[in-house]
Amino acid sequence: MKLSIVLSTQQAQFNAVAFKGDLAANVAKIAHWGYDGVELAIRDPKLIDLDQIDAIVKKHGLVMPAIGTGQAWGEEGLSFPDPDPQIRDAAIERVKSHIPVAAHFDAVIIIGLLRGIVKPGVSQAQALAWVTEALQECSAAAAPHGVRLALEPINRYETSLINSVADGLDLIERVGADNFGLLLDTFHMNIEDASIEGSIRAAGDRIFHFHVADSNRWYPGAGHIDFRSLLDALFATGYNGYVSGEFMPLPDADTAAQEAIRYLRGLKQEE
Ligand code: LER
Ligand code: MN
Repeated sequence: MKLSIVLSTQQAQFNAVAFKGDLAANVAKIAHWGYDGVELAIRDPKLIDLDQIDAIVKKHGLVMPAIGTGQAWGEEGLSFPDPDPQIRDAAIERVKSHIPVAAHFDAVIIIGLLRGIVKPGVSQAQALAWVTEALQECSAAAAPHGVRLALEPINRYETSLINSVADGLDLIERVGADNFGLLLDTFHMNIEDASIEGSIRAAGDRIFHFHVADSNRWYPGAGHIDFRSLLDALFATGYNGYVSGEFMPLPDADTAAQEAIRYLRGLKQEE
């Protein structure tokens, strides 16, 4: 099992990110604890030094399997279904600006909260149409570069658009692009989906990336999700990507990261 963990390149409001701040020091710690990869949350590619990040990640023998984009929503309010066309365009352009970074690292571009919410005065159908058109445009721009996009079904308390894996699979049908798939997150599936294993089987080879947190969004092993069962289901689909830790920094970020890898590697040993 290839394990990675979410890191932010900028300070952000979203707190289910185990690490923020000094990238070099954090990447060094992550590698030392035995992780294989680091998933970076990047608000705006214009604000990062790609060469510097590349050097830091490679120095420690890590890879970057995925790029999180949700801070553009959290910090700047960009989203695909905003009633303001300029904001919709800016959201699309922001996703497109991640394509060179994703191509460089062979990373998946995550569409999490950037898909937005249904704003007052906008119908659910209109919002879904804007999201679909935006994803068609972004997927078409990414395809020639061999880059894939992964939409993350997110629980109802964070968005009113695409909550369950079934919603995500419906969107895949609407978008109709081979390089558009899903990011499954155990925390969200535990809230929205009748069966986590059933959803994993249904998504099959459209699972492009995978987030793990326990039921309480602490590190895996701190709640009541059956990780042995769901990881068996995940790998039975032929999934060959990263299992990426995205959980609260509790009781503190270092302890959470170390407990997560101890627990997940322990599961594998018992297989
Ligand atoms: C991001 O990957 C995520 O899971 C969301 O809950 C962010 O709010
Ligand atoms: Mn997630």
